Amino acid sequence: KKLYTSFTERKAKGTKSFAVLIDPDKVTPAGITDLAAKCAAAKVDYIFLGGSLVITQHLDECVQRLKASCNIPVVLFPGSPTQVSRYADALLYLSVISGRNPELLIGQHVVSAAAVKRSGLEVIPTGYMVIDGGAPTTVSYISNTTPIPSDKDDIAMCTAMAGEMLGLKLVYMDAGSGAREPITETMINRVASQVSVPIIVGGGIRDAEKAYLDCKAGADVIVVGNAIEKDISLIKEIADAVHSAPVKI
Ligand code: 1GP
Repeated sequence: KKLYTSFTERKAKGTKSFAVLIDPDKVTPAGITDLAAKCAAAKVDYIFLGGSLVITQHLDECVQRLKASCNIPVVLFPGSPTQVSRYADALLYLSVISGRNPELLIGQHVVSAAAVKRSGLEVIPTGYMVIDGGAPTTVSYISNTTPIPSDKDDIAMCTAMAGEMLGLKLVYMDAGSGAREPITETMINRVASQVSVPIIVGGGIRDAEKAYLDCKAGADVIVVGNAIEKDISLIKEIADAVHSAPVKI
């Protein structure tokens, strides 16, 4: 069974999901095992692995270690086409639809297409939208794109609508890792009102309350990286908040 079905089935039921983002450069082998155990205990739904920069040579080892330590699906969230490991469960095949950099819309996909196909990974076409997080983030710098202004809800909505009509299967709204300001609930709500594919929201979420409010606004998957690196007890707090979020009627 494809992992993508778990996103759509959970959305259909109104069940919200929590994904922990692991930056392969920031974890040690022992740290990965410990983190996987904590994620499993907190009932984390997905582990996202990746970052704008991946300096480590040990991506495969990182995935294998995660797979050996827990049953949580490992989803690659690559900052570049080199971040592919065939040991993962799926790959978010990102097109940066918020920007106008052709390399990130299609160019890098062409260059890496044969390698990605050869990996045998489940590929999930994802419309990636960078939203202004109040200060330049690594993703806005590295992607060489202008993020969507944080108060332009209609631009975000139309971008996501266009992405869905082009056939993309997920929308990922990201204020960027470590964003000063996370995405507003009004923007999430506006996007959710017009888009039926699952919506992933991340960037600068630091507490359970914001995660809960984002779910209420229409996010289907909440991603947290930075805050958890600083305070590991947040894994359980945020997981519980996300899983307690009400089903949207
Ligand atoms: C970044 O959405 C993710 O791409 C998570 O961001 O590290 O700020 O939680 P944080």
